Amino acid sequence: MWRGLWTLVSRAARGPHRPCTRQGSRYPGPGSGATIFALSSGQGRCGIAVIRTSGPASGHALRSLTAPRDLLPARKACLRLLSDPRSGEPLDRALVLWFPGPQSFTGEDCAEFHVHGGPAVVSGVLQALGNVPGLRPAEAGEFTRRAFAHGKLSLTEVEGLADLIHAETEAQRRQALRQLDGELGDLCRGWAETLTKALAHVEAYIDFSEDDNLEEGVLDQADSEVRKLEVALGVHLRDARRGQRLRSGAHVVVAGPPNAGKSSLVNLLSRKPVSIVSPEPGTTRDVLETPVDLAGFPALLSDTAGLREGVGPVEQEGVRRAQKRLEQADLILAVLDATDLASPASCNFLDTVVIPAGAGNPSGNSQRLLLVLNKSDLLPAGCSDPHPDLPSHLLLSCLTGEGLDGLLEALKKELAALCGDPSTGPLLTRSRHQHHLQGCLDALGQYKQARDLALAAEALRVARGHLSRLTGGGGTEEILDIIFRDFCVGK
Ligand SMILES: Nc1nc2c(ncn2[C@@H]2O[C@H](COP(=O)(O)OP(=O)(O)OP(=O)(O)O)[C@@H](O)[C@H]2O)c(=O)[nH]1
Ligand SMILES: [Mg+2]
Repeated sequence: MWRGLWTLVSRAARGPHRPCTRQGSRYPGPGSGATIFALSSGQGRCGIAVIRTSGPASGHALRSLTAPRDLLPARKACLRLLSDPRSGEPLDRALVLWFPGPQSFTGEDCAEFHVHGGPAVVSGVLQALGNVPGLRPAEAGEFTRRAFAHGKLSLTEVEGLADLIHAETEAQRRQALRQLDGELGDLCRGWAETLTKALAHVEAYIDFSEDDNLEEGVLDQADSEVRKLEVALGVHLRDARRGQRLRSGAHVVVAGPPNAGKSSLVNLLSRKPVSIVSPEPGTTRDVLETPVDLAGFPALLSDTAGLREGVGPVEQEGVRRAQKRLEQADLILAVLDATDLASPASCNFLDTVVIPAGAGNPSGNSQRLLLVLNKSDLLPAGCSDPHPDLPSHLLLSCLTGEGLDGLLEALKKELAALCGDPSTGPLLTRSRHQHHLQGCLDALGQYKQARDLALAAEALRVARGHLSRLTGGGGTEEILDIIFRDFCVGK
């Protein structure tokens, strides 16, 4: 009977859908037979620029440009004179590396030219490479696309690489590195294996339930595996919103009555003049957004119009936009003028925004909010906290910078709670991940409800298909195009 079961295990593993593997996509991308070249370091004058090639003519290109024209030892940096193969004109003395496939980034033969970073040297070497037969300039993301096509990176690792290139904060970098290391892919492959076993058990029951020699409890085992998987998927799905915030930035909305110093605070936190500051109440009308690094976490900071009633139509529209933005906030930075708390606009803001959001109770289900009393420099000297009866708050002076360290510390705590710990926390960073995990979970729900074993087996296959697509197995061209669009030429 075990021989029969193992046949089923392998049959289930093959299945109609490809299992999660590191074999990459069946879609190698446009023109994969050609040899491509590009400047892989940043544009502009710099000390060293890296130009690389990938494809079957890489070795030929290397020999054509270098003197002496022999092929270099693999993966060893060698100093060579580069010259134009047509005119023989020297271009640079450069470090050159040869990575024969499949032990290279793309899995193909690759060469790297570490040249001096002057624009004339870079364009001279690029032009010389363009003149080598069989070589053409690379398209954006084409090197990575080839790495994916040759099974060097799974789709989630490709996404991790894109995120690492775009990482602007410490938290983003840590999270991207974990994904590039394949943590999410490994997790999915483990889950897919569990599903393969469960599927094998169900199919064994379908094929051999009539026979006496089928081990008892085969279906119970499958049910128990599915239940455990549901719990694990649920945990990660609940964390998905935090992962997306970690990748794209938490929405922090600065709000308050007019003239409280909201724009001053936005400029202070972003260290640039994003918004106009003026003593005239009602200066800011539109929502002004700026990405900032807040204590190592990525955030999208929004400045908004001062909230008040009885104003003209343009400011009214600004107030409407501010209120809409407040609804979408992950964290509200509520700003009040510490010397103007009794004004109708301040009282109204406290009653309608601060109190309902549950200031001082950020662990509750309510929206997160930090209350800041600005203009503390205008308070009478020696007055430590003039408003102890207000919900938990921080004193700040945008003018002198006093209280800023305390505010940054509080922001760090809030953002850590909103985004999770980048070293150990959420792994789902894109809605694509969430979509497939939810699809997998839904299919497991159908498995549990299926009265017919054939339908139950099909539900398991659908569930496994979602995990497979998450890591790039059976990926469609459109998804690949969207992901590779994030890359620059040369990566
Ligand atoms: N003394 C003092 N003045 C401040 C402080 N912060 C802001 N101001 C001043 O307060 C006035 C209003 O500042 P803004 O930052 O434009 O206030 P706002 O809340 O964005 O105002 P609106 O956009 O009109 O709603 C300006 O004259 C600022 O220079 C502060 O900490 N201390
Ligand atoms: Mg303003």
